Amino acid sequence: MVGIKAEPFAFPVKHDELALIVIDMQRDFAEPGGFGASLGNDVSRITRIVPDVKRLIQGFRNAGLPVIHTMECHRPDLSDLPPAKRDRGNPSLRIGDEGPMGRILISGEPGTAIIPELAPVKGEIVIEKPGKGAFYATELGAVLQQKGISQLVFAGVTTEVCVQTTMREANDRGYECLLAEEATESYFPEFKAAAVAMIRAQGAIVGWTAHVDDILESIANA
Ligand code: C5J
Repeated sequence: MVGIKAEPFAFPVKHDELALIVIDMQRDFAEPGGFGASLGNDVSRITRIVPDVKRLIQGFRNAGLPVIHTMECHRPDLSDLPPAKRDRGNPSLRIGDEGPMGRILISGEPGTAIIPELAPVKGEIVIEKPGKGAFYATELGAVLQQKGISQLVFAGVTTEVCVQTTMREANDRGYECLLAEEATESYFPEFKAAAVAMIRAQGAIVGWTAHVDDILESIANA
């Protein structure tokens, strides 16, 4: 077995137990008028990674490996939205409010959807998650177990919030985690850099990091 070139050392890939998990590549985080923009963020940072996320997804599809998408969103009646989340910060639009792309981060609304270039295809699993971590209050753990997955490649946004939280949840549950560096982004470049560094520090304490090209080369030869 040849590992994927990664930091801090080669990722010991098992192609038959590997899945890609694409975190929250939603219009609400990537387009003007969405939740990310309502918090005052420069959303163009997020759209810039779309080509790299797309070729990573395509590589997994071509190799016949599972692609799982997540969406941060809430029920229309907000019963899964604690006040501690809704009332945080000072956004121009809060979760559940009516915005230019429908109600902010509400299941089924146009702005909550995954951006069209990265839309799931038939048969791909989409996990709707009310929290930062994709394991909290979702079926993700059961889905991975049913598919026999033990290793996860991570892409998506934002690196230091939902991506890192999910990687930590996965690590605690025994999954080996690899972050695709060009396929993740933050509204704050310094936060992405810090998250990448802390994930792979101390001998991959949370997981590994690798370049998209190296991941694609490995799965193409699987
Ligand atoms: C945030 C996310 N940043 N998907 N969500 O609120 O990282």
